[in-house]
Amino acid sequence: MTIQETAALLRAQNDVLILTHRRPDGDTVGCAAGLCRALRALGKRAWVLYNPDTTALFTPYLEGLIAPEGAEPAFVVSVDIAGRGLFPQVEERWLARGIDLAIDHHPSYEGFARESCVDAARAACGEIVFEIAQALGPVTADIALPLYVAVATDTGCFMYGNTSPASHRTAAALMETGIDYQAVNKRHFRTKSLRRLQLESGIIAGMELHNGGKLAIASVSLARMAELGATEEDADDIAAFVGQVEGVESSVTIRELRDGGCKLSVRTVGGLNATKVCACLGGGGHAAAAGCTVPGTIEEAKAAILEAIRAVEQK
Ligand SMILES: [Mn+2]
Repeated sequence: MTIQETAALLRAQNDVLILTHRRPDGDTVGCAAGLCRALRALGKRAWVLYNPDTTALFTPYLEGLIAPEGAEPAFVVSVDIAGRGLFPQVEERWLARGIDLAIDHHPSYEGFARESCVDAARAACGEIVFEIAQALGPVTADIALPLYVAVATDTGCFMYGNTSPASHRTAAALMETGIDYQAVNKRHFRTKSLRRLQLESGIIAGMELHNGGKLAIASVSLARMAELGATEEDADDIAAFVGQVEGVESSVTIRELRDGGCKLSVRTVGGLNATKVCACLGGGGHAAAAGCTVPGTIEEAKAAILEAIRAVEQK
């Protein structure tokens, strides 16, 4: 459906529930909050379904918007959810009931909803929800703020490769509503927990450089996590960290797993294909970012991935 058709469908509803995806990020949370507020501005009853995975970083945006238990909405909307496998467990009964409308930007969107408004050319689902909100009525600052969070976080503060002129145009329009975007940028891009910085410090201290400094291998042990009292939130996207070292083209981050074995994340900017490397060890992903899980200790994982990289380089 087009933006206008989607807005018309939403305008015809009075009782809407909005679903976010498993391990919610700024895009899904920002879209849910922005859409919920836009619908409420029209006098409609709208809620966001409670998602137990939501971290403290994002819960403030949902204040006053979480559906009371037992709410029975007439119309269910999913935002930024590409497939059924990404619905949090709590939402299974909504899956059984069926999703009325999906708003998404993933190329892999599975088409699970009765109606869909999907544009895979968009960097963030927030760009699509912004246009829908505009079609519904005036976009005020309380609607604009979570949508800015959505676009800013999915584009890595307008630095990832997915960032487009449209992302900047959306951000500009949202900024013009008078939101405190500097506070959002500080919160999401210029702030790290002390434990996160200590984690990064330990990673750099133990990092190994190979191939004349083009390949970096780093690890995070369970013991180190426990010593710092670090949570998964502190370790979020840690695989992107070592790749920031100047001259490094490929990086491997090894995380020791609670149930034994190690999870390896490979990131590349040079010629090495991360998927081919990880495929040697039973994993997969994209050419620039891939992962795999191997049995054994960190040292054994390190030896295995070095072997896999050598094998792929020799081909
Ligand atoms: Mn997204």
